[in-house]
Amino acid sequence: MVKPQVLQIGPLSERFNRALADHYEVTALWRQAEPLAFLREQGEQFELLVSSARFGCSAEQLQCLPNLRAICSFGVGYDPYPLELLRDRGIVISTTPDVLNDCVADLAMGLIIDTARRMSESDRFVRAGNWVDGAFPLARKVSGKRLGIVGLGRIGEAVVQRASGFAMAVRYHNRKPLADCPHAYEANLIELARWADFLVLTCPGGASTQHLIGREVLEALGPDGILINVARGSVVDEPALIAALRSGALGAVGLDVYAAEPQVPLALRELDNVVLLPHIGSGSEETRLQMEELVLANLQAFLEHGELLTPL
Ligand code: NAP
Ligand code: 8YV
Repeated sequence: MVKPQVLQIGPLSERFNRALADHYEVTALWRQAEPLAFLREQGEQFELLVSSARFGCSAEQLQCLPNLRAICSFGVGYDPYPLELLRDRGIVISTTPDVLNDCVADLAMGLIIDTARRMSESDRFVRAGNWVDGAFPLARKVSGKRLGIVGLGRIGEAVVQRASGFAMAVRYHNRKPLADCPHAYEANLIELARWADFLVLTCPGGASTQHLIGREVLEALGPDGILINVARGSVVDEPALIAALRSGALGAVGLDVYAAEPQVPLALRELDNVVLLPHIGSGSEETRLQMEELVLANLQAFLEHGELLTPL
């Protein structure tokens, strides 16, 4: 039987690459010496594309794919896709929602506890042999504090569920209030930051949220406030964040995402009140497997029924 053709933009796990190749004739774009030149010459043969929240697909690449019908993306973020162009061309796109909520929310809670209780910093303190010279300074309590969520969607809701075990009060900011939501809506982001002890970002990246968190929000969060970003680096004005941490205007920050990954500014790496993770929100064996299976299930559903299982 002839296998359907799939264009894959960037590498995923070896396990996924093998599973994909079992069912499809895969063209690995990243292995081409001149990817764009290859697409210009041969792009018209592809109707199906696999990519990820990391690699996306550029408008330039799409121009070389005149017969593209569907994109199955690994991950839930859609910031590296030109959505308007996809809509105009009638190209459908699926992501991998929900299966990663637990892991990303677990990590956000981990960052809250780490930054507030200074766990990574105290680990460095013990490893450096400093304990023999005196006790580690006191940190801040986690339970019973005020949690502000920016982007109360699937992941934000999972963070809130976990926070209830820590007896936290919750308020949130979305572009508009949610119907039937038990938590207080705050239309003004600066007011939310002023109220919150922990401000957790779980909104999408992209142009609409670019630098949503700038100097004013950081100063409103204040010297005892903690920012947690598991959304996208683009949501935070990184130079303003560094300035606020250096001046003491902001208490601490826990980051899983950055403006120019995998580059992390030296200024952040040098500060002690900063916990830095390498974009591992969904990075557990169990969750990554479920994400891979969902990409494959979307491809299959589109081929068999012309519809994606989890369209954007
Ligand atoms: P979701 O269910 O769509 O939730 C996103 C929420 O953000 C929605 O409630 C939306 O509400 C809100 N929102 C959108 N634009 C906003 C704005 N300008 N200001 C404030 N709120 C806004 O998405 P999700 O599945 O929870 O994922 C959220 C994001 O997490 C993803 O897009 C991705 O970037 C990030 N993520 C990161 C990792 C990681 O490894 N760190 C893993 C997975 C996902 P309204 O539309 O009502 O405003
Ligand atoms: C991905 C993510 O692992 O889902 C997302 O949006 O950021 C992560 O879960 C990563 O981007 C892989 O593409």
